[in-house]
Amino acid sequence: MTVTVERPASRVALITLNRPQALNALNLETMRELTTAAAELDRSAEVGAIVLTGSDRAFAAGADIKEMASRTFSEMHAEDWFAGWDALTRVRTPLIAAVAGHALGGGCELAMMCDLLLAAESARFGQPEITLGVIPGMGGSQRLTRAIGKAKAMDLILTGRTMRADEAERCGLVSRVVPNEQLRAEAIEVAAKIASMSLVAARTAKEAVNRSFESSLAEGVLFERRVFHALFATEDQKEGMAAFTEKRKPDFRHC
Ligand code: CO8
Repeated sequence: MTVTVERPASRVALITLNRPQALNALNLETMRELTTAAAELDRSAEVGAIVLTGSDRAFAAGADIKEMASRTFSEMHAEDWFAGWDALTRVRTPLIAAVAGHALGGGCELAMMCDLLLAAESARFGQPEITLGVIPGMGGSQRLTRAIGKAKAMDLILTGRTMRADEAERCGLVSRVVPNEQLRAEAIEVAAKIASMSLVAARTAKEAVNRSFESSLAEGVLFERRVFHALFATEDQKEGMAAFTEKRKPDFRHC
């Protein structure tokens, strides 16, 4: 198996990329195993947040260059290479990338498919595909530009340079940088916090934020208002607001 799945805390799942000999380079097998594992966890009402991580040395050093090197245009086009990764963007449960070491090419793109990114001080982000005679192929030119703006995205994508964790935080790619040895614990803690909320509300919040990338402001605001109204059909809304007025902690049932 190229990924492992653990349950390190209540309602939290941890998926770890496990191809250390290739710095977690993403091959077809990893794509199938990771998207299958994430989809299974997503179907479980017992999981409220999923952490995706790699090793101390590499989150993932990119798509597997050795697997792609000899392919032709016809093969890449016929197989719609990389389209399978889109399955990860259909996961409705909040996904947290915990990145240490190299997050390059497809590794950076995989992290950007997650909902929030935590970085260890050792994290290095980049889209070095240009140095291989290609360009990002798993969404990097689009997601990186939306995340950090045109100037920085062009800088990284056209020069192939890597960006340290502090620069990634400054430009808004990652939400927090933590000491290397704290990354895993911090990511699990953030996941546990999210997972303690109403799952239906968390999934709806994720959907609403992601909608902002796909719609005009007016459409997005209307979408938000409609799904906000819809949450008044949930038990968790009744419980959350009752708990506030009764000055106690809410006991969400995730429905
Ligand atoms: N693919 C395959 N194997 C890899 C990859 C990779 N992306 N990255 C590292 N490895 C392998 C190395 O080949 C090496 O294996 P071996 O021991 O058998 O030679 C092993 O991992 C360890 O790597 P290094 O010895 O190179 O380790 P270093 O610490 O010296 O260097 C680096 C680490 C800097 C990360 C270096 O390995 C590197 O530059 N890797 C490649 C990074 C890269 O270019 N990534 C982008 C890949 S392309 C991509 O992601 C998207 C392509 C989009 C195409 C669009 C098509 C539709």
